[in-house]
Amino acid sequence: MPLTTIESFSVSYLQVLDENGVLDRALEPELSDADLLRLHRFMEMARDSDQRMLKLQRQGRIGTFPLCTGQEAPSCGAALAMRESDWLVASYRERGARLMRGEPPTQDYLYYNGFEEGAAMAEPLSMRRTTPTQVILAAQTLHAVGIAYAMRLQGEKDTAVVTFLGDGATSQGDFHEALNFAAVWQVPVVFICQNNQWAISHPREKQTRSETIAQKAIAYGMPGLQLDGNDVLACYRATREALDRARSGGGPTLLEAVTYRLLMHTTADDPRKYRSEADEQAWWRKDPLVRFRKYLKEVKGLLTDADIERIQHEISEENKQHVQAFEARKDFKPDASFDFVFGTRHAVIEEQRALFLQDLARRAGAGEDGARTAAREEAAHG
Ligand SMILES: Cc1ncc(C[n+]2csc(CCOP(=O)(O)OP(=O)(O)O)c2C)c(N)n1
Ligand SMILES: [Mg+2]
Repeated sequence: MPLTTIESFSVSYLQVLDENGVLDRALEPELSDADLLRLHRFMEMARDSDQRMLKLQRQGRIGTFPLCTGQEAPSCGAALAMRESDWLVASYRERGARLMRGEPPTQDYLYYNGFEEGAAMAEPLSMRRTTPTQVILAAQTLHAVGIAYAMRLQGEKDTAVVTFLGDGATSQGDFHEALNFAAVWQVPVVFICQNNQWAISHPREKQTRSETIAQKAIAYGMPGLQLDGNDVLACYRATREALDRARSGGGPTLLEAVTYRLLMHTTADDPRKYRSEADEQAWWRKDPLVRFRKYLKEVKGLLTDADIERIQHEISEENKQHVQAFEARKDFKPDASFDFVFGTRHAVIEEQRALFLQDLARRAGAGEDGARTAAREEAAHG
């Protein structure tokens, strides 16, 4: 049956720096040396924090946590493109962006050890506008649209919102509702899907029949772009362009950053049960940090190997001190989460608090470090 084509669509792909560190000069973003060095420092910091937290977890000094090794580029690239007054409404794999926005590394130690204040927003403005770690998949995409809408109602014209989610989270209804209303209302939101190919042990192919996640944008009436999520220059460039468009009234954008989680989903996971070593090795060869270091050394002449080693050493020493400061604290309050259920105290919640404290006392009597164990269980991911 001969039909008339009324619309046809295409999906574009952006890569600036390929896996061998070869640069596409026509696409190279204009970044100052200071910005490039800042970007590098925070990517190294995110990597170091991950490694340090993994050791702490294996020694029983921190609870279960999700790892971000290999996924530093989308979050650091986006954070560099953002303004202090923009909102970051992230999930749980964006440590790099949080650090760049001014979050102290100890915030994650607090959060993943069950301290309620690990989820608190603090100073400066960029942190007050960084929502806490969010584990309920895709729920934050609705918060992002709501925040952007509220900012408009409050007359904040230049403020934009960047939200992150995973490939698995695109199966949640929340994601589709968020995309739909973001486009209908033309709010300034940049959705960044970190497609790391896996939702724990569930591969992307079993998550959606779409060839790309970027193309889902088309159905909702917004631009969608797929990009190399291990290429921090592409991540910066794509976010920057989407933010510029959002600020000038052009509405939302969906970016699909194709990347790979090089380590386990959380410390409770063993990826060898569901993916091959060969696959992992192939992705280690696309390591976003190796590629960016090469660019800074060989294309920009900004760093030498000795400089990089010095920076890594400085960061490692800094992180060591953060851990010491965190572990020296004695003011752990295991029932703090009960304080925040409602704005005022509530009899039912207080009854639950009493039961919780009784259980802790029982565990302590049985010789367990009950307070920490219970709080860590609470902080652990499903
Ligand atoms: C609504 C909801 N369902 C299930 C879970 C359990 N869960 C935690 S992480 C995860 C996988 C998420 O995969 P993806 O969205 O690809 O993000 P990634 O962990 O790969 O960054 C699941 C199923 C959850 N946290 N929230
Ligand atoms: Mg995933």
